[in-house]
Amino acid sequence: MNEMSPPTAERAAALKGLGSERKRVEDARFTQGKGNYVDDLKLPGMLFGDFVRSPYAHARIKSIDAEAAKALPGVVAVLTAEDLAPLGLHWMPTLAGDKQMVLADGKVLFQGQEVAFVVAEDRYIAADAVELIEVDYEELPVVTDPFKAQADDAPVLREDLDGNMEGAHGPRRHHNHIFTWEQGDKEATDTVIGSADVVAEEMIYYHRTHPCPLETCGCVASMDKVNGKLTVHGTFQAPHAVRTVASLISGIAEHNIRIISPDIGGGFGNKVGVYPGYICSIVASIVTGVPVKWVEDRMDNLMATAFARDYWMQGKIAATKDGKITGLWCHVTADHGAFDACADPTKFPAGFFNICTGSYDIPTAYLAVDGVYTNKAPGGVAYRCSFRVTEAAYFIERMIEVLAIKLGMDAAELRAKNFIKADQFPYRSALGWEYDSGNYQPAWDKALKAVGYDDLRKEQAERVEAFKRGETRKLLGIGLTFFTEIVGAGPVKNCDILGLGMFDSCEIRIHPTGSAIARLGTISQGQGHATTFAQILASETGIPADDITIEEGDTDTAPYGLGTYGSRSTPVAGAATAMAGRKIRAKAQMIAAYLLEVHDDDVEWDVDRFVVKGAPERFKTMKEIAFASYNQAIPGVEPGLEAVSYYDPPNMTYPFGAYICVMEIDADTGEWSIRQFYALDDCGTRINPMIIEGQVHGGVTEALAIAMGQEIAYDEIGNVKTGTLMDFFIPTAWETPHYTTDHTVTPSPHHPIGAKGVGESPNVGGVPAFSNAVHDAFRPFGLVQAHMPHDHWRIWKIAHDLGLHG
Ligand code: MCN
Ligand code: CUM
Repeated sequence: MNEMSPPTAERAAALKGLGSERKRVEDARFTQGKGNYVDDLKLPGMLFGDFVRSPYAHARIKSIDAEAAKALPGVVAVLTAEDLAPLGLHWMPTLAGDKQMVLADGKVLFQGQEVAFVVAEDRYIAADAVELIEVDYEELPVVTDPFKAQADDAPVLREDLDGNMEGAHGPRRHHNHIFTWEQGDKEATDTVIGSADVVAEEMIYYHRTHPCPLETCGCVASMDKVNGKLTVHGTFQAPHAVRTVASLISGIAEHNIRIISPDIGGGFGNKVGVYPGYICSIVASIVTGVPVKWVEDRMDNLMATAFARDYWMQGKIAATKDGKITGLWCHVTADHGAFDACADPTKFPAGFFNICTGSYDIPTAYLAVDGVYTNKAPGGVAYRCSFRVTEAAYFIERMIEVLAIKLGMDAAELRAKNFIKADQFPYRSALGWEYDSGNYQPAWDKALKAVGYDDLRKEQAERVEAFKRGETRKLLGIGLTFFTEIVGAGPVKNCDILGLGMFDSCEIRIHPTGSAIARLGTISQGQGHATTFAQILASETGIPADDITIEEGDTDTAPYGLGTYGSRSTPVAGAATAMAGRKIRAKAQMIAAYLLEVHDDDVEWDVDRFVVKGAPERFKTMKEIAFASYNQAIPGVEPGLEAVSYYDPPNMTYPFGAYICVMEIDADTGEWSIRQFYALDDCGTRINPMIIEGQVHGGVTEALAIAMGQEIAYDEIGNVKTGTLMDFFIPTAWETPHYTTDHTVTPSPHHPIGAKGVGESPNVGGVPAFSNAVHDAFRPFGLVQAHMPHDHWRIWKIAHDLGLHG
């Protein structure tokens, strides 16, 4: 006989399901130094690889002399392009349909490019051997400016493409041109802009930066020649895709390749692409027959792996006199560096930049993006970017400010006037997206009220007067942002990477005693998946989250999935998890009804059990059902309780948010301090509010870094000027302000639990909030547009150029 159930609320709380501030289960091992990162892996006989990298940004390689290096005791092998060429591995395909040199093939195209790979008995010998390799370079003219790269007489960078005027994304019109991508209606937009009351035009530059994860990229490749099995442990954000690509380029059958992503110390998009280090380690392991480890140092990582942004965005925005936006025109010059290695869905060479109409109902728009080669490192899609959404949000949120100046209007009011209204969702934008849901005005009102917007404006006006009277040297900036994200790539009908549809997956196995393991096609890099995905399952299956193990990252055991980036884990794998949970529950219902000797329809779900309708004392708990499924299964029904779901979402999800930054700026020193930062996020149903807050704190801090100082800067001959943490700004606790987080909840109508992604939102919304605060402080003195990063010197320069230094 069953006893009476404890109250529903009590049982629900015990599950730690949706909405619970469940503590991160990962942290017990991380905080005790028991994480298991790639560099912690030590295999018997393991060798170490290191690269000879180019000191030049553009040079021909006349010769490579590795004799002295090979003679160094402990050096096992030195690989150059010549060694890889017979295997067809001296070049590799990029995720963007371009190809990239694995090791310099006749020339180098950016500083830090991989030239030769040394394999030695330890890391130090490998580094010493790198120094002994003599490379004879002949310098070539360098181009680091994407506009100069398109001049008729610009040096030819990609000689391998010589005369090839058809690229992966259509025709190329110049030897350094990669693609043109157009969206929207050009003619209609020209007409609207030509006849508008007011047009604001501006060049908005989002500078080149770098995700700089604490753990750099690396791998351990291990070829087991006896079994013919290749195992690669690595810092991979998309392990299954790596397996498929590795199989295609190496010719090793896919079932004989096992990719394992262990704990990852931050990815931020830096670990999506395929790097020469992976290929060289694999080849070296095949050649030597022992495992080979390669792990970047900080300079390697900053100079050669996936950078972020570098978008020159020319914009025109048209409006009526009273501020109703009528059209948006945008032309982007996208600096992709030496190879197009952007990790975008294949059909989107500029990612989802066509969300650049933002949160506004803009009836007419046109967008063109030109990708260009320069002598810089490849990459471009990384750093909490949501596939270029961060550039798009920066663009529109700057253009709105510029338009507000032109109209002489308050920028908060201009935004509100143009929001897509709640009853317009689902909303089809002029550039092609269908926004699934949104409710902007209440979020905006809440944000403005929370910071006391009207009072802030009054204070700012008083401050300006005081400044003019010479009573203060401090200015006050109010940085506004309202952003709309697009995450959850995505529908297989329009999103694939190299032909692999971007679905995701979850496989659940319930054990006889009622605990469970679930495996997913995604991989956490710090986002806390082991905590949150168990919460989804707890709510769906009635098994406490604490009794569910979440496993990701081993391609031998996890179901196929496209990995974690683009904040897609919750929208796609999270949906798969809920759907798989529902399959478990459907079978559990049959078993419960069978055991209770009633019809399936006569039992109902109650938190963690099925109860006979109208007879609450008669029920079967999930625990009982699990055990029964391994024993008195229903005749004719398979024993066990397992389910798998491969989920192809019908649409992306569209999280949004309102961020406001209040900043004090010293006009004489360019120093800034953040007085207040308010971040309101709407990511639909919230799985774990504490994890969301952590994501927002981290992402806003990265946004602060990007807006206020961080950059990958090159000099005119292509030297990386910011290749170490001496020059590359990483905020510490000292620079990081207090953040106030807030939320509204607008569930996604198509996601099984209504959740939208959140991982990248704080970067998407944060950067324009900080940058707009700087601009806003100087708006009363005539500033319209100043490029990021807003470091002390550049802010000082703004004040200087506006004549504020007397
Ligand atoms: N979450 C939630 N409720 C929601 C949405 C999300 O509780 N409605 C939780 C999720 O369950 C998950 C976390 O928030 O634990 C982030 O979920 P999601 O937004 O789906 O993003 P992903 O898990 O796909 O993570 C990718 C995203 C990206 S693309 C970058 S870049 C980034 C980011 O996450 N890199 C990170 N945040 C990071 N955080 C850390 N610590 N390290 C990184 O490398
Ligand atoms: Cu674009 S950075 Mo995240 O998608 O890994």
